[in-house]
Formats: sequence, C-alpha cells, structure tokens
Amino acid sequence: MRAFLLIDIQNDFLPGGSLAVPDGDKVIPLVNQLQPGFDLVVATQDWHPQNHKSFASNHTNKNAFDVIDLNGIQQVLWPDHCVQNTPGADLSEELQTELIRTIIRKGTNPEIDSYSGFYDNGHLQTTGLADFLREHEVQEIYIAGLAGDYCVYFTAIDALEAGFNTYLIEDACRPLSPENFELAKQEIIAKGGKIIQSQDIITTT
Ligand code: VGL
Ligand code: ZN
Repeated sequence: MRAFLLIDIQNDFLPGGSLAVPDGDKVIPLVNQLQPGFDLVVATQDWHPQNHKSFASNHTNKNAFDVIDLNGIQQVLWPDHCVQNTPGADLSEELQTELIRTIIRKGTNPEIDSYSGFYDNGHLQTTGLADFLREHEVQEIYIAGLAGDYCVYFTAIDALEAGFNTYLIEDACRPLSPENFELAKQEIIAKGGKIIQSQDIITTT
C-alpha cells in the first residue's frame, strides 16, 4: 500500500502566518490533485501549547531564530506558531480533507519539539504513525508539505529509519531555507530515499 503524508499544511506556515514558508500555499493545489492516487492519506498538524519551549517568547532575552540547548537538544527558537485551538493551527481551508484518514498531532509536550510526524526530536515518544501505517500494510511513503527543511525532512528520515520506501515529492514541498533544503535532500538520498516530482506520480498512476 502507498501512503501520502501531508506535513503541516497549516495557516501559520502559509503566507500571512506567523512562521510563513515562502510560497507555502503553492503546494496546496498540487497535493489536492495527488491525493486520490494513494491508498491512504495522512496529515500531520503542529499542535503546540502556548507555553511551548520552542517559542522564543517563552525565554527571556532570546529572539526568534536564536539557537539554544533545550534539555540537551539543539533547538531553534521560533515565533509563536500553531498554538492549539487557534486559527493559525488549522489546516488550510484550501486543503481538501475528505480523503485524510487520520491527523497526527505533534509538538504537544512543552519541553521538547517534534519536527517529525513519527517521533519527537529526542526520539523519546512515538506519535503512533509508524504502527498506524504498518497496520494498513503501507510499504511506500510519499511526503509533501511544509517546511521542506524541517518537518518534511525529519519525517522522511524517520520513515527511512522505520524501513519504509520513502519518496519526497519535491515540487509539493517548500522550505524555510533553500540552502538547508538542498542539504536535507542530499541526506535523504544518502539514506536510501528518493526525490521525485509530482509529474512522476501523475504519469505513472
Ligand atoms: C515546523 C518549525 C517549527 C515545520 C514546525 O512544520 O516544518 N518548523 N515547527
Ligand atoms: Zn512547531
């Protein structure tokens, strides 16, 4: 079975949002078009409490994009984003949701960030995504969404580590930093993943 993972297509990551990914909205028509070609569609949702320690606002004398040590893990400090039950945390209204079988919420523990859809950044706690996919006999995972160099990248690395055949749909992702996204794609390839374009899927399904 082939699964399609839609990573963090939420208002705060879209133009006008508090942690906007440049051209983030451009992925939405593409992922809407691709969804029916998969056996299973799963979305992730960054879902932080207001006191989350990845927010610069929860530290004194720190600015957004500073890097700190948070419980032994390097942490970029972000503007407040995707706060639980706020409009910024909602999936985009442009995103088609009828085919989404489950939504995996992550980043709920204020002490640790969670970029990947599978685990927190310390790999201490699972979200249950790997088990869910295995229960549905998924072997191939196709990944799209935001941000390409953070949550998309970490999800792809964990998918590979969990033994799934992993495909990143490059044109259905947008990064915060193009330079970091280049490094991220190289790392995914080095670990056995594949970088593809949406056209590769549209023409083969
Ligand atoms: C993300 C930074 C902080 C992402 C989430 O979805 O890529 N990036 N939280
Ligand atoms: Zn976040």
